[in-house]
Amino acid sequence: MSSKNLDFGSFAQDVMLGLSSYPKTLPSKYFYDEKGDKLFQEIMNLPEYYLTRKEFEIFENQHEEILRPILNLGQYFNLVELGAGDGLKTKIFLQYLIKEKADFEYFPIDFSATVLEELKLTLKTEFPGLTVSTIKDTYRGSLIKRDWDNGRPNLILFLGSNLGNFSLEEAYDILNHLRIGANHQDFVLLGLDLKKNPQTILDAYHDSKGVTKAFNLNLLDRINRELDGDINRENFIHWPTYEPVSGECRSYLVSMVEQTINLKALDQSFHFDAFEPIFTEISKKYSLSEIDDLAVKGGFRTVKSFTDKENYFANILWQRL
Ligand code: AVI
Repeated sequence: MSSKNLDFGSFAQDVMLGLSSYPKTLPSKYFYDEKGDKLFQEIMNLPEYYLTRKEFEIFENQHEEILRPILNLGQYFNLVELGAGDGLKTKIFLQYLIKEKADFEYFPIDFSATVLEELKLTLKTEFPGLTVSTIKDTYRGSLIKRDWDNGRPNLILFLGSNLGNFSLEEAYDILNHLRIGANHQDFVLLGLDLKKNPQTILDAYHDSKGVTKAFNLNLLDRINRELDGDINRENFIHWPTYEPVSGECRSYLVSMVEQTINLKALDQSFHFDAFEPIFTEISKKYSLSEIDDLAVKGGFRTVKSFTDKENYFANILWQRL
C-alpha cells in the first residue's frame, strides 16, 4: 500500500495522521480488534472497573421505572443501542420487555463485526422469539443513516459511559447527531460515569492485574500486525491520568526511549523522543449538573436521572424536544 492513496478514515490513514501530529495521538476506537474486544470483556469484570457493575445495578433495581415511559406509549417501538457490545446489561431490559409482552424490535449497533456476531448468537439462544437487526457502523454513521427508522417511536440506548470517550466538544457533536437521528419525542437513555474520588477513577484505569495496560499496548501490536510495523512494545508504558476539574481521565502510551519505528505498509518511519507520549483515550466523567447542561444544549428534556446507591454512575432518560 502506498502512503499516498490510503483510504480516508481507515486505520492506516488514522495511524499515519496520528503519529505525524504533535502531540502524537491514536483514536481509541482502534482498541477494539479481536484481542481488544476480549481484553475489554476482562476489564469489565475487574474489581477496580466499577462502571459496568454500577450500571448493571441501576438496571437490575430500576428497569421498570426506566422503561415505563416508552411502555406507556402502548405502541410497537424500536430499541436502538449505540455501541451494544455484549449486550449484557441490555438483556435485563429485553427480559423485562418480553415478560411484559411489549411489541418491539432490537437494533444493536457496533463498530465491531465480531461483537455483533457473538451478540446475535447469544440473543438467538436466550431470546428465540426476539426480532434483532444488527447494524455495523460508527455512532455518527448510524445516526445519519437511521437504518432502524420505520416511523415507530424509538428508545435509543447510549450506555456504558461510551459518550465519555469523547472530549466535551466532540460529545456535543455526537449529541447533535443523536438529535438528528431521533424523532420528536423519542427517548434516549444515556449512561455516564460520574465525578467521584479521583483515586477510585484512576484505579479503574490502572488495575492491579495490568489488563488495562495490555488493552492500551494492544494498539501497538495491532499496528505491527496490520501495518507491518517493528514497534517494540517493551519500549512503551501505559500512563493513565485523571484531572478532577475537567473530569478527564486520559490514557497515554509513553515511549521510554528515543527511538524510530518503521511501518512498512505505510512506507513511513516515526521518530519518538525519550518520554514522548501518544494520547490514546479520553474517558470523561461528569457531574449531574454538567449532564443537565448537556441535555439543555443538546436539545433534550431530562425525564429522570437514575443512579446507583453510591452515586458512582448515572443513567439519564432524555426525551428529544
Ligand atoms: C468503552 N469505554 C467507556 C471504556 C472507558 O471506561 O472509557 C473503555 C476503557 N478504557 C479503559 N478501560 C475501559
